[in-house]
Amino acid sequence: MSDRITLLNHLPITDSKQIIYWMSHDQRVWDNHALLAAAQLAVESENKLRVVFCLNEKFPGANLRSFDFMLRGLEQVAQGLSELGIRFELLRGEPSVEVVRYLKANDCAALFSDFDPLRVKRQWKEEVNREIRIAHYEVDAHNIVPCRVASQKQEYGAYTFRPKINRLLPFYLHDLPELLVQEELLKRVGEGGAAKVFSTKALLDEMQLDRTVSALSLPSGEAAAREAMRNFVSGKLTGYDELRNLPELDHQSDLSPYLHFGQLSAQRLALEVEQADVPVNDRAAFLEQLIVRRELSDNFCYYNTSYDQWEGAPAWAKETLLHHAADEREYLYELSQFENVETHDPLWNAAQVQLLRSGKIHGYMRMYWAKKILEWTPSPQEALQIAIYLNDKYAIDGRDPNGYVGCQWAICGVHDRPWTTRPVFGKIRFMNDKGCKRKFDVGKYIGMWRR
Ligand code: FO1
Repeated sequence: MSDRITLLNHLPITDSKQIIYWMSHDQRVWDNHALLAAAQLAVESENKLRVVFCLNEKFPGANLRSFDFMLRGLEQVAQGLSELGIRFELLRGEPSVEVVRYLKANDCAALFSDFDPLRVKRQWKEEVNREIRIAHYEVDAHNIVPCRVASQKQEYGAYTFRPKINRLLPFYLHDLPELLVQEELLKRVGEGGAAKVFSTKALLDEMQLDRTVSALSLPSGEAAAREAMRNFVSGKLTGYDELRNLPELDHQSDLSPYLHFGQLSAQRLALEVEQADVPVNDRAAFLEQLIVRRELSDNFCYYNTSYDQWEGAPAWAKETLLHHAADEREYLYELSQFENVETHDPLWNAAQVQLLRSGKIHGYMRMYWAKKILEWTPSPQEALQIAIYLNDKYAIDGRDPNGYVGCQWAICGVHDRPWTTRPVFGKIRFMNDKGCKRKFDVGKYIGMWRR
């Protein structure tokens, strides 16, 4: 067992019939180390493999927008697995009830799940582990260098994390089997039988959901993710280093929804980018985001259980922000005024419109957007809560370690350092519209995202 795999409970593999992969984070058939590890064990123990996904309509922060995108992708997972003869079952409700019931009803020999540092997933797994008596393996299929391997503690910042990742990358970046090898392995563990496909629309109609957040027309699923990857690598990857911070050009990968729902393997993407014929600075700039920054977010959420709370901020930041908590605010807004685009600042309002309408704020603008929430709320604790609430509710790549770290970086200095002191911000890095005007065409960006 490679060190991508962690045995969560110290229980044996029983000599029953099925190996089960409880899919959650990595919602794809190909390049999925959790699926491949489960299939490998099925072959070795002469078992069959089944895949389940537990749909929980109470998932924190989820709504019509995120469930619609996720389910449209899962439909394709069900289809893809059934073409390999592997059964996919969509369970409904709490994993502690539904996954446990499925494991008992199907005489399972061992359980596989995919690594996810978020609290909700760790709770689910703890609850399931209390009820089951079979081995439960967790596989890090999301990171190139497995989170627990990259570092055994919370890192201060990219500068302490980058050397550790770079030292380990050669051992992990290339351990992805050829697609033909994957297909050969997966075909051996299927049991055939009718595919239980489902309809996203029918499911959404019967779910208790917050429908105030509109679904996006964004194509979803593994095929769309690969298409978007190819388009980016042959297109906007060139010039990425220089143009990515110009919000009016939108020179971004737009791959974060596919990475968030695990429809695209970061490892496959990194391999494609490594082999692409593009300027070395563009490749380096993108891999820094994809590997160092993204894995640093998992590191923060895994080792800091208060990753989405004020308590999770570094001591220096809490100290300086509290010291300036009583400073005069030039403007003060409630959550509803931020949410309904009612601030005085046309630049901030444009970012909020982009979030509401497209489900994603441009990377550079997301920093400005969050920092202004700090400036225009009565306390830093409230600012962090509002930024995370809005990002989780409206961003298609929200509810993700990257999003929590993004808000914590902007408001509470996570992975950043102290800067010259200013009112309200204290030593937290400051941004304002004058700085934006020096960097990009603010007027054009505002024109792109009018109410
Ligand atoms: N994972 C599940 O196993 N079951 C769900 O019902 C579920 C809903 C969901 C809704 C929105 C969203 O952004 C994520 C959701 N996830 C769900 C988790 C998702 O697969 C990702 O693993 C995490 O959000 C990323 O850490």
